[in-house]
Amino acid sequence: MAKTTKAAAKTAAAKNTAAKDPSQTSVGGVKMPSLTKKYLREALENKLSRFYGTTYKEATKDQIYRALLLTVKDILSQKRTEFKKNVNNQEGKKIYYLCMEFLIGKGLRNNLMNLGIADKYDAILSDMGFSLDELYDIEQDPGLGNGGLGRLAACFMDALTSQDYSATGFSILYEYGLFKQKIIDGDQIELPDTWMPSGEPWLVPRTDKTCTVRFGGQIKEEWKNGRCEITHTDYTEVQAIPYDIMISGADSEAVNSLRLWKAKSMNQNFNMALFSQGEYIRAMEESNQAEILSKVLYPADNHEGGKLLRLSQQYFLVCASLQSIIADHLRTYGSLQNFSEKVAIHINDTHPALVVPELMRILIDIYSYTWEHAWSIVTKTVSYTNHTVMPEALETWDERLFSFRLPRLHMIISEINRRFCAELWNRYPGDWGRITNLSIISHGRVKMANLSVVGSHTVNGVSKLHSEILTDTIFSDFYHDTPEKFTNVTNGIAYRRWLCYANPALAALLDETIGKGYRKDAAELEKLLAYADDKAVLDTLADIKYQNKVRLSNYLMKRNGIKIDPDSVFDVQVKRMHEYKRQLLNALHIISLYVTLKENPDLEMRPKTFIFGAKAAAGYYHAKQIIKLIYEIGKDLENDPKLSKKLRVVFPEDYNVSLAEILIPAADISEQISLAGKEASGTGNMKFMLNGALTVGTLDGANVEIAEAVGRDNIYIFGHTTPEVEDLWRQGYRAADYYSKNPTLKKAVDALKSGFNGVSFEELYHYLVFGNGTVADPYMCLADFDAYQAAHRTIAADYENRDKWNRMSLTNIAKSGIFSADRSIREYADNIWHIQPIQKKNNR
Ligand code: 26W
Repeated sequence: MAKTTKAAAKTAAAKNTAAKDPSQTSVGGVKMPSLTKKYLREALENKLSRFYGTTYKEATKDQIYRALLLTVKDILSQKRTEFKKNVNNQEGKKIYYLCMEFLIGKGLRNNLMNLGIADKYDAILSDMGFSLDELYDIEQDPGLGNGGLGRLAACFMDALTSQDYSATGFSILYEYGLFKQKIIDGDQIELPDTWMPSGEPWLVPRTDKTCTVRFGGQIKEEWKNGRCEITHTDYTEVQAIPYDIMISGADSEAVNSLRLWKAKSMNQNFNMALFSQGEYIRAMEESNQAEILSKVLYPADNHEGGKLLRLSQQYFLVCASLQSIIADHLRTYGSLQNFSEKVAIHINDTHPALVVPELMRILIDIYSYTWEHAWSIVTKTVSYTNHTVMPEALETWDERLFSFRLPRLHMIISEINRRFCAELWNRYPGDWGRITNLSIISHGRVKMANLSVVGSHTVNGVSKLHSEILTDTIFSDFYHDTPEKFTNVTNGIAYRRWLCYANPALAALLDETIGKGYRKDAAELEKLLAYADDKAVLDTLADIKYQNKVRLSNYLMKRNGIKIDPDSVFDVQVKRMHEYKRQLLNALHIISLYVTLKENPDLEMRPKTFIFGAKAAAGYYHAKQIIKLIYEIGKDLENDPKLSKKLRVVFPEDYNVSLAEILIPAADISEQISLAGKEASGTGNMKFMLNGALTVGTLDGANVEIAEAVGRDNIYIFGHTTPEVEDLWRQGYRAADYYSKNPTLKKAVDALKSGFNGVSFEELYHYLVFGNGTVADPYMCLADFDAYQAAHRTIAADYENRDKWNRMSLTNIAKSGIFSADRSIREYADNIWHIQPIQKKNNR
């Protein structure tokens, strides 16, 4: 069996084989032209002729790419039309998912695979003298998100669609996504991300659904016929133009859409009145001010900057999306009476929390609902997920700034707050501390997390531990009053993208061993456990990992000019650069290996390559210092030919979804080493596990559940637990004690002072041991160093026992099924949104 398995794995690796070809079954029963090779080829040739006036013989690669995108878009749009008919007929409840970020990654391969036509186009293109792989390379990675939050939203759209739910995602069409990162001499340079030219073909402009959003101005309240009428004057109006991206599902009838709003000045580029007065520049400025709303994604996560533009972006998203949701509802039902029965609105983190007051405004000011009735609709419709407990990430707005920009919403939030505080006062007379903590506005600030909790029927965290921390700490007073509001939904990932598409060789092995059922039901991955002692399967698994390491090495050479050795152990930490994620702890461990090798250059050691990928928020000085440190350690090692045979550190710049898709399948070791209690969940940890990497991690976020799933024998858990961290903090964290008592640690930390590649990191040394003016490193790298180093010693020893290692790897793959986003979405659907999948046509 080994031979056939290996052969299958390799062919699949080379060809990106799709498992199933739903086109054979007329794409899930939908009335579609049969997607035969002949049809697909003609469709492509038609696009070439119609849009580029050319044939495949003369066409450029770029023209072929664009023609192919247009063809796929046509297929999706036909499917979508059929799906929408089905949705309308069934009149089920719909979910609308609002998020400031959607990190969708490239679309072409995902769509071709989901539609089951990748193989056919592979063949068609090679007949034409092109290859699908080279077309995949043309597409830019749309960076419409910072990290975990945005990638989760994208995975959720995939899972919703693959399971036939009717769902719409809403976000902003940022002209510039997350910055492109250059690293020059260790310094991160941010460059604008112009993703549009190659991504634009996916967008379907819906100018017919353009709406307007108002900012600023004055509000007048007048009592007329027993009701209060609101007049809004002197406002600035901005157009919101929707652009839809169609979201395909794997082997499903559904095609959903992600609606992205683009801001446009009302005055067709400039204010004609000003222009005709000769005020050309001012006219232009005015239009720029409007359009700046969708210009750029804020490049920070976990740090709230309190910027007026960000608040405006949030309102822009919320106001336009609600208009779209309400129009959709009215088209079907003609009234808002059954709104909360048919509509679920989810706010992904607090960023779209203005949904709460904006929906109140619409219901009261436009549709004349009473306050009580409107409030009952809102709180039956809205739910909220929290993604972070880091205090600096919890958004609050200066109240004056808020009321200046959004005067009517300020009035409404004040009234929500007044009523809420009155209730609290009845329940807790005189308990000002509690009331202040729970209130939505206090000390001149509007607290978005409190607004989200008060306005939602359900609030969830993103891993068991995180949900517990939420109810124990930041939301404990809310939990005390309304415990039934709080729940947990552990995150999940679009495992087909991260396994079947990103690691075709592993998928081929799975197809051959456990059958293809896992492609629709991730729980079936567990069947792989039956092969835990099958030497042939274990060896094939190791061989696949090796092939993926070769693939990564070639890719990094081409992409970044970095040469790495696939025969070394690949130890990977890729995620946003943050102090709490502790890339610095990883660096300290590397430094201690470095020091050991310097002292004993002939030490026998299996070569290791430490791979980092991370962007730091532009203004985050400390994070940038850590990037520089890692970079300079890497350079220092490169300068020493003997050392670099055993130890390498590389930092490929501009980590993004596409790099992750090649990097993760190639990893031997997955670093998930945040300080316990800080990482809400993590989703990278799930992707690595699914691809057979072994985790070295703290008991933080979803690592806890990964450890539960695989058992402690199949993961390297180390370090202080959340309660231990709290104790340590209470006692007063004394970094200098760890430093002076552990000679290995001391040497590693001291090495920061002498520096690497001629650059000293004295500041980081002070930060770790003494604190730069404040308490030393609040993320306690030194407290976990010893245990971390010990974990790495065990890893190194285990790696030498190849069968054991491969068995552990197999167990991780087999147990990763619960981390499928399909499971997360079913939990949201059943317990929070109360929505049902759309029944397939052929099932009714
Ligand atoms: C105010 C700016 C800002 C922007 C983004 C603050 C906070 C955010 C995000 C909520 C940060 C984020 O991406 N959090 C990550 O969410 C993932 C998905 O749930 C989790 O897996 C990560 O643990 C969490 O850090």
